[in-house]
Amino acid sequence: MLLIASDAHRAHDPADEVEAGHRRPMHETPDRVDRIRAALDATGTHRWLDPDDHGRAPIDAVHDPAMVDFLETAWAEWTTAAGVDDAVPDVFLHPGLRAGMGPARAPATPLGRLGFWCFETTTPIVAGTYGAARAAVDLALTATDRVLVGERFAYALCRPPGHHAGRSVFGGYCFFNNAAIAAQHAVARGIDRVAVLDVDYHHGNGTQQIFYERADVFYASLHGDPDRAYPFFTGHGDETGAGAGAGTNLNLPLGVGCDDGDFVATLDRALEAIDGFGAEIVIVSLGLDPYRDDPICDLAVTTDGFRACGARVAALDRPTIVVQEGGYATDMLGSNVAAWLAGLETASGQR
Ligand code: OKP
Ligand code: ZN
Repeated sequence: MLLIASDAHRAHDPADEVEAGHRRPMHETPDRVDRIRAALDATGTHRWLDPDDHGRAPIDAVHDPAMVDFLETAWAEWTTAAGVDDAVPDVFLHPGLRAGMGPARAPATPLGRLGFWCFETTTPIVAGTYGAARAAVDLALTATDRVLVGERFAYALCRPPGHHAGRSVFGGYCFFNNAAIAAQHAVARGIDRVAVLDVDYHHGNGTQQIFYERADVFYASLHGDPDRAYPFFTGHGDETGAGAGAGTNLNLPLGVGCDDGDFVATLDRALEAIDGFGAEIVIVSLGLDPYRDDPICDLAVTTDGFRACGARVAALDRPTIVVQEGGYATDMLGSNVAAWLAGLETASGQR
């Protein structure tokens, strides 16, 4: 299989995240990419390709350019004003704060501006964050280009992940929505119907939002039920799209301990819907955090289960771009990605 990766992600390496009010070591680390690369190299069946630079335009097509501007300059502003620590907000633009009083304005100070654009505390900005986030987008776009010219599959080893980044908000370890930018890129290249299939444990609030009113991009997600799971405020089963996009959003919330059988059966429901939509290409937001030993999640999927998932997606029989999202059980992360991709290419008879 064709794999797209680069080393640019390494520059995004905050020491800590603020989780439930406490500083703890980041779960989303450069080591994750090393583990995945090592496991995929060990199979001996994959080809690596360097990304092409696509510039800022594909990002501005999906995100508020003012947020992109903010992320581009955030670290410089932060270090000038506040000093040495990683940049983490502590006051957020909760919608209740200005309810009935019109929209908020972006404040002048870096701490205020962080709370204007970011929705939570586990997504620190450091000196290399913007470059790493830009590079992750290029991986997803390069994978998309290759599939658009006839490659059956391509895998983009994106880091930082993307699916929590919305049009004008970032958070959840995500800055730019790699999968959404890839989907929009495919539409811009003439694909009429694109599906994004999100199998990360966490609901992809950003991807859902970006395409919520769009008839040309279907979003389907399996995730921990937002009644108990991050990001809490999106991902309910009754969120089905709006306006022109009515019926093009499918949320399949999962209970604690969901095992291989339940997960694959639920995946089949998503695949059936994507097939019914008539998707011409599929973009998979691949999280391996449904894994039973993931340190921040509560499902029970196994390595064999991931292999089965890849095979089910192959059976859909569409050109497929796989974009890396989460997965924090680092010891098994590489094996789990390798198993998922092996299921994909074995079932399709391709390599
Ligand atoms: C990114 B991806 C909850 C802390 C949550 C952020 C999780 C982001 C997951 N107490 N921290 O979807 O894997
Ligand atoms: Zn996740």
